[in-house]
Amino acid sequence: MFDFIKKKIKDSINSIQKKLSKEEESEIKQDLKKESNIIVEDKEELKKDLRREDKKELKEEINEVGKEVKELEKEEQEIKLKEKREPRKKKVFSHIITEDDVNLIFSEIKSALLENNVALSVLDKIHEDLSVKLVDQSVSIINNKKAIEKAIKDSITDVLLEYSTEDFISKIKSKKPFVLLFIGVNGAGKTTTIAKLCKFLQSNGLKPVIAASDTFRAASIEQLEIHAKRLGVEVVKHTYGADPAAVAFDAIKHANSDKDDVVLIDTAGRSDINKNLIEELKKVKKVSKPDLTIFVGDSLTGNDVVKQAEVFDKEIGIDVNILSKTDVDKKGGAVLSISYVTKKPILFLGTGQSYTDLIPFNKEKTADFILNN
Ligand SMILES: Nc1nc2c(ncn2[C@@H]2O[C@H](COP(=O)(O)OP(=O)(O)O)[C@@H](O)[C@H]2O)c(=O)[nH]1
Ligand SMILES: [Mg+2]
Repeated sequence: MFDFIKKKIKDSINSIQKKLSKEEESEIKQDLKKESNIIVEDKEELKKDLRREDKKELKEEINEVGKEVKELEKEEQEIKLKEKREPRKKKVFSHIITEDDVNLIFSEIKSALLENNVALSVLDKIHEDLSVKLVDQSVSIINNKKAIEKAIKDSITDVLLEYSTEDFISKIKSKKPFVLLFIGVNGAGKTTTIAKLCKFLQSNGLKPVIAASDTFRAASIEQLEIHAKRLGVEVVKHTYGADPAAVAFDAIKHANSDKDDVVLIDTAGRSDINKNLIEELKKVKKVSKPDLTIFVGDSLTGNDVVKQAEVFDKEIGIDVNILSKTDVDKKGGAVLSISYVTKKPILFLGTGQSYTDLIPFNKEKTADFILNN
């Protein structure tokens, strides 16, 4: 993930650094030129004054000054000799970052983010954040790259929201059975993510049961049963075409009598979010009263998945996001956008087809990965 963004941001930072350093170098050269001109002018003035003076006393003083000048010249010679032996460290010049500099920095990384499906509102927020973090900051030529990298990294971290797995587990343990409702379009990865989560819950000492509430898609119940058998998890099912809300209701009843810890409700998607799907999911939610509604989205679909999440949130209400297929998503725009746009945190990222390919989402690590690796 982030293959393109990482490379583009790296290139952008290098080009920004070159531009800023060049500007600073020319500023410094101009300053030095000005200073040396002033010294030459002063010297000429002094010479003129000296020519005008013909009093004896003054001549004596001039002789004294001449001696001092000779001594100073000697000292200067010595310093020069010393410097030849051990060169002085280069003076570090600093630069105060301006709004124009930030606009330059942002214009460089903007195209990288846009090309990789990062939402516009996220771009605006990053731009705003960079201004707050960088304008009026004094950076040295040598360190400006580090300062810019850090500001970009912090701005990316600021648009991400995470839901820690520790909080997730402790929340689940606080109520029995804890009900999780999974929603998302067809093929988003709901069923696979449910199987992976069962494995995760089992490894935390919790007993899950699955409600086969996708009674719409052909073979969906069989797909669930294959996973469940491999994982040693029970599935509560009805027939195809049955009421998904009734399946969810039965699964919760089963969990109560079987003392299961978590009920995971699998639901159907559609290729589009249509009225039937919304009505169906609203009913499942009303009947099952989930403790957490999880939106599962395919990260490969970039901007689309973010729009889907917004619609599901508006219609059904979501609490957290899980993005699947991040192992095959080279762009990463969905991961960078979904939590800022929906204001709902990311819980996990799906990273493959096996049961352990589910990693807790960590915003610091994500931003670090984009900038530092
Ligand atoms: N590479 C990869 N494939 C995934 C991931 N999650 C799901 N899939 C695949 O995506 C396809 C659709 O997944 P499924 O769980 O059936 O989606 P659903 O329609 O939302 O239930 C299946 O072929 C899964 O194996 C993932 O994290 N990585
Ligand atoms: Mg499914």
